[in-house]
Amino acid sequence: MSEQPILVDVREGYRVVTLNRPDKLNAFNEAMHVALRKALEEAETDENCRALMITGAGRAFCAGQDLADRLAKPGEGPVQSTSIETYYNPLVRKLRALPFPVVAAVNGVAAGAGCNVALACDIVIAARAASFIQSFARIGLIPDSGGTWALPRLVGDARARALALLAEPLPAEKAEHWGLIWKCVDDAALAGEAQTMCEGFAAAPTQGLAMIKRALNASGANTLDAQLDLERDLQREASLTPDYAEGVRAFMEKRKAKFAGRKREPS
Ligand code: T3D
Repeated sequence: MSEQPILVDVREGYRVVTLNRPDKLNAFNEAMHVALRKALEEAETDENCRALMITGAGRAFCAGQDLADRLAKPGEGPVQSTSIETYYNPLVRKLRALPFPVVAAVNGVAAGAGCNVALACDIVIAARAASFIQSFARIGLIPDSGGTWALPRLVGDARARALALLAEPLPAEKAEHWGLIWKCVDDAALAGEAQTMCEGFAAAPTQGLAMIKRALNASGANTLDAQLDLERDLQREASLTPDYAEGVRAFMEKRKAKFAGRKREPS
């Protein structure tokens, strides 16, 4: 039986999803897309899941689209792919919309769509050995999976243009320095750092964190006025959660708060 393209490890309060095609540097083929979609949907449905870590098996995080599936035979015309609409765009939308934080633990090279899928996660921690490559320009494509949206917002227009047009690897340390990612850590520390972060999220006020995601997701397209209105509405919603009451009580009583998680009170 062939290896599973996606491995899922269900832990106390969070899940670890591993892209598992190490011989191909975890490049995306159809089977991996389908399995990843299933893994994300299952995590979303499981009310005990309050955070997700995504990482890669072997020496890479993900090398983007498996180009072996795009090889035109001699004499044939261009390969027309519908994978953006079918797989990559829904994947990025799902990562952004999941009602809990998603942590990318980038263990090695993240190239093409692999890079932009990592950047679509809420927090990116990378091993020092990792690098980020907008490889698209090398093969005549454009940065997809939200790359042209995320890059200028994260690192500014000048750096975004150079990353996209030159397609040079950006080492993890520089990626942190530029604000492309949250943090670069020693290779041996990556798994532990990402795990500690997910354990923290698994004990956090998850409904509030989901509302933070909603607010930040909306801010790119909103005016200040619209964003202020959204903050008002979300803050009202957040303040009605049992977690807010518990958070305030715990603060006043100088003890650690015990948050309810994703389970809603029966109405
Ligand atoms: O059509 C559509 O669906 C449109 C959507 C496109 C989305 C995209 O992601 S387009 C961009 C696709 N990705 C790339 O262009 C990156 C290609 N890979 C690389 O440039 C390099 O492999 C890396 C810079 C990522 C790593 O380089 P290195 O020297 O560390 O490793 P390597 O020797 O190049 O790769 C190791 C093996 O993985 C090798 O196979 P082999 O020779 O050992 O049998 C290589 O062919 C394979 N591999 C790496 N990336 C891919 C891949 N095989 C298929 N597709 C890949 N993307």
